[in-house]
Amino acid sequence: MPDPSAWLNVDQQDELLIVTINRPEKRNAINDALLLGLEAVFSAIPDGVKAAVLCAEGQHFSAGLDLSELQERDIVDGLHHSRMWHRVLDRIQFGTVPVVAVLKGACVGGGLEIASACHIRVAEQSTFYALPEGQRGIFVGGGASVRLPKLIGMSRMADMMFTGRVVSADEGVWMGLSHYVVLDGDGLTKGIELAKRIAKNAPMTNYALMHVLPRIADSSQSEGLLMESLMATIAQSSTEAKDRLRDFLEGRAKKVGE
Ligand code: 1HE
Repeated sequence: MPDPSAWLNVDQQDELLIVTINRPEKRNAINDALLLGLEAVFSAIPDGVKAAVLCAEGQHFSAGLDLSELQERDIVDGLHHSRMWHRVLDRIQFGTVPVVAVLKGACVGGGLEIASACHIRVAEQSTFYALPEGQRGIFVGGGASVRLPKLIGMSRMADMMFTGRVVSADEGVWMGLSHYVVLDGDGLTKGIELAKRIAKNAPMTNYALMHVLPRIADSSQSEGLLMESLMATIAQSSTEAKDRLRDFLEGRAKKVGE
């Protein structure tokens, strides 16, 4: 298998890890080596890193699955391949640090699946979203059927697949595909700014948002409320929470909006 580091740049900037998909000549199409490279990076976040930014070289975030590899798979290989995507994207979603995705150009198929496993999505104005699997005669296999309905609702996802339509950056933010649209060019600056803010949170808060909130959302009301109480009690009893509350009460902490 080719060396995945050829298609991934990883740059630690203090508390942030900037991970860049670097295969622009193939519009950042994701082959197996690149996917496994992402798994390796997000499985070994260096000590001291508190948030990550996932961005891409070139004009496009990702054209999705490398279709040249798809042609060679039989049914069993196809099943393992889809499960490999699930494993890697779970590694991003349920890893050790929150991940901010910076989107531009094509964010389609598997590219949208990767973006939807990240915790915050910033879209440059050039971003466009699509699920061309329907047109290619296949089905999503990288977790989109689970993650996208949570972002935009099942019927909007079905519409994207039935019709193959392209969703613009502006429509995408309205639908819930991204949290932010950056009007003037540079999404990376915005992504880094957000990641720096996230890195300043108490680690227990970020843990709860990454690992507990999605489980609560998947639970029944009574289980969810119990999990919320347990998480709230653990978070409140941490030394960091006590210090932060004291800072506010004694006038040292920022007010909301400052
Ligand atoms: C690729 C891929 C790819 C480009 N796999 N090689 N994804 C798709 O169905 C999207 C397919 N791609 C496109 O529609 C277009 O490439 C774009 C709209 C993203 C960009 O267009 P453009 O004109 O800038 O680039 P291009 O000329 O189409 O592509 C440049 C090269 O990248 C070209 O290779 P070359 O050797 O001829 O230079 C393309 O073949 C190559 N390329 N996209 C392989 N996807 C876990 S399951 C997920 C299932 C899916 O993701 S299905 C959706 C797949």
